[in-house]
Amino acid sequence: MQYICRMRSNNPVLLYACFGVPAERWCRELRRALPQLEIREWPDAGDPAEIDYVLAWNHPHGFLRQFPCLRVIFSLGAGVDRLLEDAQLPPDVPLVRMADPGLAVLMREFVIMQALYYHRDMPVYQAQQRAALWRQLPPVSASERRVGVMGMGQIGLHCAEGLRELGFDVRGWGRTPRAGGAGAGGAVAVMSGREGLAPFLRDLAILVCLLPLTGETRGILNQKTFSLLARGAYLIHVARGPHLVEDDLIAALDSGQLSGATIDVFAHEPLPSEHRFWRDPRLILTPHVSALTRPQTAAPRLAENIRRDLAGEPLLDVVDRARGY
Ligand code: NDP
Ligand code: OXD
Repeated sequence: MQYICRMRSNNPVLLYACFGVPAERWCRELRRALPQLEIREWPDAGDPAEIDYVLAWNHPHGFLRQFPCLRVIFSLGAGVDRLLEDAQLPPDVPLVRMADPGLAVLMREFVIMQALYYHRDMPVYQAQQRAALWRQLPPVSASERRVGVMGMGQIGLHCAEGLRELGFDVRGWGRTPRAGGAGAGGAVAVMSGREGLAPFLRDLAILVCLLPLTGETRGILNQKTFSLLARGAYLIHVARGPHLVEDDLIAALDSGQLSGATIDVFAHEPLPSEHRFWRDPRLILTPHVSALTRPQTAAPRLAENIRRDLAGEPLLDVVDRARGY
């Protein structure tokens, strides 16, 4: 069928299509940020040709094909792997990821919380408590703990800076080379690419994963990666489930190469109740909550992009589909 799309108008229409995420607060904050925006909530989309923008999350594959005049697809999340897995994603419509500054703040809190938990030997003290055992371990200063952040993007960099401020010996890993380090005054050394991976991992006491899920990063938390860390290291995995090879994690824990792991993201979410991870005392599990997008902090960024689109200005945070993030 042929559609005639409207000229860019002052009354743009956004369809809220975030499956499993209640719409009410999002719609309220978006209206507040951009009063002229008309918001429709799936399934009440009205005429599909009137939809200019979709805010999407957990959409069924092929869903976005039905809107012939779509101008921008907005992802509710920072990670766009699920959107990019959709072979029917309209190829010529810009895809914008969520660069909500609030996400980085929440993630920094979570990563610091878990890093301090491991740094201060809390897994050992928790086990001692269960055995009514009074035994003090010698304290180690943060500067003696090497912490590595995989993925030095908007969120990873913020976490690395927070860890550095606490005195940890922090290093980062990214895809493209960065001269002069990152963070305040280049305080965080950044290694890059496949050749930089082994030097980055070597002797880390805590490894934090904050990578996007792409063809290059799927399965990157594997036996080889774990083998390069300091013996007895900890993993904080807050990126995407398929980064992790689950059997390799269990083998590394069994051998003592890893002492424990915090896992917030899983290959299948919700994590099935019969999954072995639930009952493993070496693991701390959270239900994909290390950093949830909050409408209060995210709506202004989204509204700014719609304003830019209406004004014919370049969009922010556009995903490079070939790169995968
Ligand atoms: P960004 O796109 O800002 O940063 C991605 C970083 O990963 C960049 O530093 C990039 O390198 C690096 N990277 C990408 N591919 C590779 C590779 N092949 N090798 C090495 N480094 C690579 O993403 P964000 O910081 O906003 O988010 C990161 C991820 O965090 C999301 O994709 C998502 O998976 C996860 N996330 C999880 C949440 C949760 O609740 N659990 C919440 C929010 C995000 P370069 O700098 O060279 O481009
Ligand atoms: C995200 C997430 O990518 O919540 O933003 O996982």
